[in-house]
Amino acid sequence: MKVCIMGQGYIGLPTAALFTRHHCEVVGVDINEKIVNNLNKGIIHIEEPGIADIIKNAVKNKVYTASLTPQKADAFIITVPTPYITENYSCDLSYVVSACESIIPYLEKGNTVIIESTIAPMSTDETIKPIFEKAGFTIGKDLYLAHCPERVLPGKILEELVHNDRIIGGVTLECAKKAREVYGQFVEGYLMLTEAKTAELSKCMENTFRDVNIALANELAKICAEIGVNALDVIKMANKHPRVNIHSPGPGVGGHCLAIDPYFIYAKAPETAKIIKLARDTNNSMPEFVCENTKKMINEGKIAIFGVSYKGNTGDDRESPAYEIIARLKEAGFEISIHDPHINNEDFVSFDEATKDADLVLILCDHNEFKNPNYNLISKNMKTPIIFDTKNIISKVPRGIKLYNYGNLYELN
Ligand code: SAJ
Repeated sequence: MKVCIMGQGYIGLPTAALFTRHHCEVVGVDINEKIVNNLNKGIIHIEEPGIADIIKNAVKNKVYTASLTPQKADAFIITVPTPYITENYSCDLSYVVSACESIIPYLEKGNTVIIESTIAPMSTDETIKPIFEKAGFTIGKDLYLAHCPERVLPGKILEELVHNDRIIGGVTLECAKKAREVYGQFVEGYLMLTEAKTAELSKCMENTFRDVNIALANELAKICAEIGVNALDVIKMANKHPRVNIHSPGPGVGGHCLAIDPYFIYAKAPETAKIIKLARDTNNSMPEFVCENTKKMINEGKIAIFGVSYKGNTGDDRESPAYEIIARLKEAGFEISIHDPHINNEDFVSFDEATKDADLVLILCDHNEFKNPNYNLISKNMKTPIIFDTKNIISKVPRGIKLYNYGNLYELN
């Protein structure tokens, strides 16, 4: 089977890697020339365990090529971003639409087209299907169209792509069956067949479920800071109940999924999706909460930011709440130095340089490197050794260092 994958990002590239490992030929299409050139040399641009070696081998064995333009194939998979439109929170389908339009000259009867990008409910039927019908295809007869959302966790993508169950939402049942054949090449999880709109809403609800639960944990952290209770203890105790799983409070919710997908549902039913919108607002309010508490810890001086990735051990900083926190603290007059060992940015500095003469270390991301930092260096370098750990990754600090987390913010009142 030959597969053409549109978009070689966090999902498209690992998916391409897996197809090549299962005897399929893959052309990976991207609009970024530098990425395409590097991929053809076997050099990848994302931090994700296991992918680099597979792509290097696939390039060597000529089963993978990157390209700026699509090629004829048996199946076309669209894995391009779907941001939300800031004015009305609806799903911006422009990248998906242009990817679909760009494959039309290469489509042949009997091909399968799969949209993996997360899209708002009804997008496949109302927006994407007409693009191919206009080009002369009859969906379900000579072209098969399905929405099969990805559901993988960055850092574990290879494993989850193979083992997670998948939703296959066909425009017709025949479309779903054809898409199942494509994923059957490497997926070992169960492939559930359904309608496109059900697949679309299921995917959006998975991330909304998580966003709403995180909002509840963040609200609890705020309540505890106000009334004088240790939020982290409350979560630990409550979660001993067999049917309770309170999530972890943090500096806000980042990434390209949880911080966006709930809006796609909200935009479809704004009068009804009340909890969903409130959860978004609560999570969006966390950067301000972090900054207000930081200001209670120190009035002025230098803050060393530890971590701007949206989640631990990845180099992905899309929608990261860290950037709003940094902007707010700068605006409040603090000197900011940023340390993130997972992100290549010439403005970021080493642990040593970040902590030098700093008044506070602000942990915003749970990278492994931050879990047991060099406390000697912290004590030696910092003017006032205070750590504010918004991810609850440090449990104990040596004497002489003051640790704040969501367990003791009430001390600042
Ligand atoms: N976070 C918290 N508290 C928590 C858990 C997470 O504040 O208790 C924050 C993280 O720090 C991060 C954000 O939420 O900023 C999102 O992290 P995540 O690990 O929950 O999710 P993503 O965005 O990396 O991946 C999610 C996953 N969805 C679900 O778990 C329902 C993944 O399976 C999806 O494939 C992915 O979204 C996607 O592409 O939609």
